[in-house]
Amino acid sequence: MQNISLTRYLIEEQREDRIGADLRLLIEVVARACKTISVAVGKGALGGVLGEAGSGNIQGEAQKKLDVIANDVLLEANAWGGHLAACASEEMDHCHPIPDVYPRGNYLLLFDPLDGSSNIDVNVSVGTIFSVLRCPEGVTQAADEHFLQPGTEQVSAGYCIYGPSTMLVLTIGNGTHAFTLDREMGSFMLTQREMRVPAATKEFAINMSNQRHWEAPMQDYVRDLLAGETGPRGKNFNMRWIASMVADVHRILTRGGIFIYPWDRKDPTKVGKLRLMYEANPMSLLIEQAGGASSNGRMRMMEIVPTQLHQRVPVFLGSREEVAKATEYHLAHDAKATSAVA
Ligand code: P6P
Repeated sequence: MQNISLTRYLIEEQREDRIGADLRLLIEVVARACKTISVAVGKGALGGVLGEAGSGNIQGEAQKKLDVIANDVLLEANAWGGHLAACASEEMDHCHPIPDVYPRGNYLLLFDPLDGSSNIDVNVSVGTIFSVLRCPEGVTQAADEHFLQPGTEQVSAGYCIYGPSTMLVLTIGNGTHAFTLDREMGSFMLTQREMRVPAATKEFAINMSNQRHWEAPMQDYVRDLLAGETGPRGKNFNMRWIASMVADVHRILTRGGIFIYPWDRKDPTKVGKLRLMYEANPMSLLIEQAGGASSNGRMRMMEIVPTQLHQRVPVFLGSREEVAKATEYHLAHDAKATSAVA
């Protein structure tokens, strides 16, 4: 593969009129911020950045020092460029309009600055997830409600995984592509064009410790996976669970699989653990652009109309035939329940 940097890839996409200068700048700025985060994460204990920050976020989660650092890096990097109207983050209660001292642009940026941060202290891969929406016409002071757009409205999405290598996986709506950070040059280099998720899989990713809390169709679906080749599915399945969404999704983009975080009864008030706007939707766009599928167990993820900035959602994403199968179990269960009532 030719030595194509992220900058060259974006310039070539702009030359083909697939993105404008502002979106190109936005992506370059986010990528540069991810390089800064990669350096901080890579220092580990030597950087004095491990452990708790001593604060909590709107999710009710204790923040890690690196959660706060990553959030601040992304806010600072995106403040002055003139390409954004506002940012929203897992780590902030409400959206953060670009300060009045800077020009504002037409995009809204959402991010989970450091997803999987519970893994940092045990040196497991973590990542930054981001999603880009257009700011609605005529809005000069963006507020939370302006972010409440379905995933189909995303103009770009991506993640940066801080693993053995640091990789940026990106879509601007023209396929999903992977860039590996050349640390000597400080550039993201295109290392995989057009990632493709195999349609079928024999590998599922789920936290099995929650099994007793799942609803019936989820119990039935996983029971049949575990029954293997002598069961209804007629094949044996393998399981992986890294408990870092970016790492699990990266594996699925690379070799297929299905990632599931279903609704469970542990906290019936929560419809899921993962957040729609800056986890499920960006990952769904990346997966769909790579030929995969993503649902909440009953409908296409990216068609969900959001009602809250931090709303949670059940997630089924990956190999499209497996996502369809899991969704089928849920819809069949609902149809039976409906006919029983009728
Ligand atoms: P559990 C990390 O905290 C995260 O938000 C995702 O990255 C990950 O897939 C999930 O939660 C892990 O959840 O309940 O298995 O720890």
